[in-house]
Amino acid sequence: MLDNAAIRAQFPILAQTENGHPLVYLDSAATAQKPLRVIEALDRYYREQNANVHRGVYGLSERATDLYEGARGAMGAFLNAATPLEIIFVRGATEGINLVASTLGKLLKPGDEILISAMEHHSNIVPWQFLRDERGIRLRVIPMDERGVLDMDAFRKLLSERTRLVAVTHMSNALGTINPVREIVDAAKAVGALTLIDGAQAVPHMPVDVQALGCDFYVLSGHKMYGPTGIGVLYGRMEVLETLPPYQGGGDMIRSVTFKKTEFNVLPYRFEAGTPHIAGAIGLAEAARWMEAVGRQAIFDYEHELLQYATEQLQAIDGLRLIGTAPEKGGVLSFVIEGAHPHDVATLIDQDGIAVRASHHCAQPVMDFFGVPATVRASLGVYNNREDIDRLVAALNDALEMLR
Ligand code: 7TS
Repeated sequence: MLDNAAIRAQFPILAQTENGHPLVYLDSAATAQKPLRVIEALDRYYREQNANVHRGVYGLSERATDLYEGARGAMGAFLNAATPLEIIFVRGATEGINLVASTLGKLLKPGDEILISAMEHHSNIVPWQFLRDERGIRLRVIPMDERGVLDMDAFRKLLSERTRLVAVTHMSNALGTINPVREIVDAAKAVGALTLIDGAQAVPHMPVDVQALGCDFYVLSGHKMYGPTGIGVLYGRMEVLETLPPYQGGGDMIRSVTFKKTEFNVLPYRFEAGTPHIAGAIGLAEAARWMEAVGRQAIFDYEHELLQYATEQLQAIDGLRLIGTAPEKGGVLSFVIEGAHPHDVATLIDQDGIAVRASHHCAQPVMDFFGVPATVRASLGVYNNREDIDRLVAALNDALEMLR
């Protein structure tokens, strides 16, 4: 079993107070806090290892290059990619999806269809809408039920030989639903469609093996998996990446340039124009190693138990309605309370040192489906514990007394 106290001790920020109370951080779905190991890796890089990569002939630059490429190797192993060359460093899940949309998009024709789901984050909706408007493709949406579970029968009916891509989230940020991505990938493959899995929320909470999933693309954000901001990964299956046109133009993505003609670099450099976020990649790899050391299955099991506890405690609050009650769920508790606006609730409990998010969580179609403008969302990280949940519940009860 996972040692929560030992884990907490590795997160300096958790020792802070907020409005005179020890901080209870319940917004890990927005961004996770960082363990000392990650902070120190960043510090060490800038103090001792900084140089540009892929160009220096001097030792320092060679070492920086080794660290950066080592980070690619670490992320390849973390996701079980067939080769590190399938790991493209990007700014985050958002850029990963946009990279696929703008490159794959050039290969699509009017009438081609892309399937997304009813529970996508805006970053897995808007890039495809651009394609719809620019290229005349059709965007279709897999529906869900009142629990926030995807309708797999409806999904199968939406699939056809026109389907070019199925792009769905592994875990919903607004509902917590964990989708049956393996099943989705298998069905998509059967009609010859490509698959993109948005793993921004899943990767921090569970083991992920892209080869076992069989997906063509998988995206993640470093900052949600205890790593730095501004760095993420687009995994792409080599065979598919090779068919894509370049993304951004610039240094590092080329082999040779004349004013007449440019030859592009090999993978994955072809998709990494310009000086990359070297420190970010190194910090991200450290976060991956840290998660491995804790144990990804252990993280899932621990958070699952905590989610069950939190669900029971929250449901005991008078007038509270949980939004997202799928049987397969990760550590997200989205809720509304009768007679209390989500923003007022979040603002009041901040006075007690509790950090939660109140918003539409960049998933407005989800809010529309459930008929609410916003929810309060408490989201779990591996550093949270029952005491955090008890403090949340006590603060909510105090807030409700003031609001009602
Ligand atoms: N996909 C999902 C499922 C997400 O939850 C998010 C961010 C993104 C993509 C985009 O990630 P980014 O790192 O590129 O911004 N979700 C949230 C959230 O729930 N609260 O703040 C950001």
